[in-house]
Amino acid sequence: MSAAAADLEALYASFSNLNMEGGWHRKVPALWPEPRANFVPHIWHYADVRPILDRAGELVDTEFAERRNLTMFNPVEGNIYSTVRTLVAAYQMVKPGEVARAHRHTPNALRLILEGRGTYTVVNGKQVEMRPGDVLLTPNWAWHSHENLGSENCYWMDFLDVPLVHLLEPMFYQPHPDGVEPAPERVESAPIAFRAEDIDRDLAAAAPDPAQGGLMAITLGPVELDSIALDVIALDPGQTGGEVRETSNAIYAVMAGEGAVDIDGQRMAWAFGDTVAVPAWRAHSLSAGPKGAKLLKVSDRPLMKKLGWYRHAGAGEAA
Ligand code: GTQ
Ligand code: FE2
Repeated sequence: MSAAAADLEALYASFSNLNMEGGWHRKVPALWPEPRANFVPHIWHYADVRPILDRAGELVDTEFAERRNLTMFNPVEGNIYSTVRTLVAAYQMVKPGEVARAHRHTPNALRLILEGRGTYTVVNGKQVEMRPGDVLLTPNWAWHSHENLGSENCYWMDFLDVPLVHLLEPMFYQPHPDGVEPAPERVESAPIAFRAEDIDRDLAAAAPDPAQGGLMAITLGPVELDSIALDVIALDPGQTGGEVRETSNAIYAVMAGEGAVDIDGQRMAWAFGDTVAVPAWRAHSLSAGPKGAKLLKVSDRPLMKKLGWYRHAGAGEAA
């Protein structure tokens, strides 16, 4: 080793002993030209999940499991929880007579109801029926419980910004001291409730949205969720959306119909109740089968916008 090389080795050893690294010396770069493909596109099929939820319903009761939920983890190396970088999605089921006890947490949450009548969610003392096609919010620190007062199993999807809270650290969680909130007030409408029929009415009057590949879309709101945007996208029979690529991380949930998403040269077919992970900066386009389709898009766009990091590219036209 030359004298100069030996001097450099000594230099590297001196800062590595201090838990430091030289910007010119690091093996892994800290900056790169545009978003890397980390999390991967992935699909989960409700048809696979439903029988598993039913079996869990026989074996795992809500006394023991505060929530009977199955979370979807992205199959990227090292990940055991997140669906995309900032968000997690789960399927949950509550049987007749069961209660998922009240708690509150700093992560924001929302639910898309898939099947079953007669189940109520109580959010900050307001009791709201969970009906198929509804989107119901549980904002940061709101008390919430779910109780099935009917005769049918209730199946829904949960979306939470737990991975974001893990990253930033402000996690707080409390079980309700009384198990459930005492004397809830039953209401038909509430700022946290977006009803299926209202969504459909607004969609029928919607215009093509260039940000959603030129498909008909509405943004639910105002939503009491600081980190999450909710778009509902409708596709006519046989319609194909333009290609969309954006810095926000998204999860699509299929509210109705069948179709496919083309993403990075890969095609994934979806049907009712399916969940599709579309990580940041993945060019993708949606297309519907012969009956058309409706999807809920859950994304971290508000964060990207607030921080000045929202970028979007796409054709903006549907075919
Ligand atoms: O229903 O309150 O899937 O707190 C994950 C965490 C559902 C809920 C989940 C939760 C809930
Ligand atoms: Fe919760």
